Amino acid sequence: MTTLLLSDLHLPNTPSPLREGFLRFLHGPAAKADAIYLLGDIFEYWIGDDVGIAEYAAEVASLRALSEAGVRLYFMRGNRDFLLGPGFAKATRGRLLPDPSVIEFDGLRALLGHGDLWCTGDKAYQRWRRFSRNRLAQWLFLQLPIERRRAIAGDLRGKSREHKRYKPEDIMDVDPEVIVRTMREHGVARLIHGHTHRPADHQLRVGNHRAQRIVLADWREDRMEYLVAEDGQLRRVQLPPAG
Ligand code: LP5
Ligand code: MN
Repeated sequence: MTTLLLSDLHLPNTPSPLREGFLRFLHGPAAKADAIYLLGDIFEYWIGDDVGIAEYAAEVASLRALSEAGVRLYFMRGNRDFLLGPGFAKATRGRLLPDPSVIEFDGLRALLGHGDLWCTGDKAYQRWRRFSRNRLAQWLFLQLPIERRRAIAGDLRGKSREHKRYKPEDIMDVDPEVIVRTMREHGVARLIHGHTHRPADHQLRVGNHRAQRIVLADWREDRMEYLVAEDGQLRRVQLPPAG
């Protein structure tokens, strides 16, 4: 059994080495795997399945080809692409998972999440998160003309960059107490998430037990990394450069 996990690719809707890298990933390592977990923020932003499926046609077609070849695909929504919907799941033949979800693969049991939910010190973000996950707010947004939606998304990305410049670093990370509580509630000794762009393997204690929090790497042109779960072991692998 080989399971691959990745997140935070932030693929733009214009041509880019990251998009080429993701396609190489899908046609290479992903095609030899049994299951792929994409833990959010695959896309720079997602303003509706009606727009995204067309804009990312090559990615969607490759994901679907993988599913049809028998690779199981699971998606979790991130804070950029939380509008991924049933149209996307249908087009890729993948499954959208609730955030968080407990998963068992090949003798490993882990709680998977995007990660933003646990950044509870970032009050402004959590307020925005609650608003933007509201079904009515999302429905209203999706009724807007495409260009209006695109303008709002661009504006929100600008605001986010601006806000992050002034936020203390520690509030943009997960809250350690929330992590321990969440792991205890779900009865897991392993948590895998992305979002914070601080890839690391943290050792911690949950009650009397040793536990592990694995933070996935965000993708950059010089670091397109994914996590491989195989034979009960986890390892980080870098996608080789093109050519
Ligand atoms: O994404 P990143 O890494 O820059 O920062 C995140 C948090 N920011 C976000 C915002 C996204 O980047 C923008 C997503 C666009 C999605 C498409 C549009 C869909 C709209 C649907 C509406 C129903 O997630 C950032 C965190 C950081 O991670 C670290 O955890 O700090 O949080 C913020 O920057 C949030 C600000 O602090 C508050 C923003 C308030 C904006 C309110 C404007 C209201 C306008 C409503 C328009 C619909
Ligand atoms: Mn994120």
